[in-house]
Amino acid sequence: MSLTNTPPTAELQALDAAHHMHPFTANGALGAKGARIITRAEGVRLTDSEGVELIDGMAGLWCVNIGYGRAELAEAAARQMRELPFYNTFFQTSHVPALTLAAKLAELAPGDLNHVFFAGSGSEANDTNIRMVRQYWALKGQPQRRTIIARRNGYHGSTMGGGSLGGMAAMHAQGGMPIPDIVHIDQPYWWGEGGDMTPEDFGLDRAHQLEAKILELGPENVAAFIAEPVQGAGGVIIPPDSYWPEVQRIVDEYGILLIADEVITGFGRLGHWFGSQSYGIRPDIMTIAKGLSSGYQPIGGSIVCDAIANTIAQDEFNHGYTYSGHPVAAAVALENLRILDEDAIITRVHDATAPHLAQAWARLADHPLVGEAVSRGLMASLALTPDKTRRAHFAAEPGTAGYICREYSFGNNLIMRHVGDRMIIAPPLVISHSDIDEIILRATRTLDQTLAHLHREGLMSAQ
Ligand code: PXG
Repeated sequence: MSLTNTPPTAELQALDAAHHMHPFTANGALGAKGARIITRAEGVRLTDSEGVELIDGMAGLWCVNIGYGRAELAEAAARQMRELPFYNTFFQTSHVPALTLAAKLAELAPGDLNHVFFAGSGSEANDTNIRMVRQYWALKGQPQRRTIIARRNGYHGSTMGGGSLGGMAAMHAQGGMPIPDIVHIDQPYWWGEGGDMTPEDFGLDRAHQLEAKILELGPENVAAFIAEPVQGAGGVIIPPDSYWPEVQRIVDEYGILLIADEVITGFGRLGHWFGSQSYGIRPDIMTIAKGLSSGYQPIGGSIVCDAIANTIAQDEFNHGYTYSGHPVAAAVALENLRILDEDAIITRVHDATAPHLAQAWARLADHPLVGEAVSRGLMASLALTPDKTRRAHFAAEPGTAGYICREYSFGNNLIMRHVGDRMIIAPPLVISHSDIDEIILRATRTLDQTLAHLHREGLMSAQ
């Protein structure tokens, strides 16, 4: 079947409903409603099949860091496809794009994170991490060190390994996750869970859960702790400043490996190349994907420190993917990194756009529906609340208000997501000040409409 001229939207939606199973979607309900068909994009703007233009406040799915429409990446892909569209890196062979990208990442990554194992996605990379840290400890003569500690409401992907590391209850409820030897502690979400504590005390308290869990399991049984520097899919949960230094102290004290999942926070999102640099932490492994290629090609990986890589190198590591280091994806990633660097995009986030967003976004906290409005780099979130004076949750099922707000946002041609009753944005890093202002304008209108709707429907009562 060829679809050269764009058929009417309804036709596309019918085909989509009949044959396309969407991820994280109740496909029956979507089929009845009809998916929005995105046809083109440029800069920070999307166009749908009806010709409507939207501001993409989510950079695709937290990934289009350099913005849409960079022809250099298309050219890099075409060049590489002509020269060497595929070769594997399994059987004592390598190729220029993969080895050059590995070297470039070693140069960019902090400390002695000098080695890269490639994957096709963030989920795959986290599966690699599970295998790698367990194999590391086995080679170190401590095969019982298998347990990985992760966090509730963390997100690390949707494979069996990634989904198990993640702490999403709705995911664990389906298909037999988590797999054995992965345990979860609570997240550092002060606004939602901090009670009467100050944010600083709460951050320490949540870090101490890690210590308590290590002691409960026995440090000799714990392989690693994995966490996102800032939780993304969990609702842009920015930890109190006290959290990460204490976590670093604890993993150091007990000799536990630290895996920073940088799939969202990597490649400039927080105003540094990596979120770990923004928080001054020293991971042993960083998970990467998304912004590595700005989403133009599917590619992920693990950046690994000398000690682990050198140990793993002592034996055959029985793990890998057909597309590990795929030459076209690697060539595109290299071109993406060149642009991030030469256009000084990350410096601009750090010095200009993130401070501008922080200031403008914080003002949304004055809105009667908003309990907190926080940002770090170009990640930002709002907590919707029926009563901001006591950080109250809605009596209605969690996510009801958030969903209504998301619908108004789409109606205002702004892609702003909801996670439960939190609203989140993470726009392309190339966004201008005036487009940030436009996001704030549309978000404010959206909040006004949502508030009116919630009042109308009697949904403003608190738990
Ligand atoms: N780690 C983190 C921190 C992520 O955010 C993954 C791993 C998995 O990457 P892949 O490439 O396998 O998807 C992610 C992905 C959402 C949403 O609803 C977030 C992600 C993926 C899908 C949906 O915010 N993050």
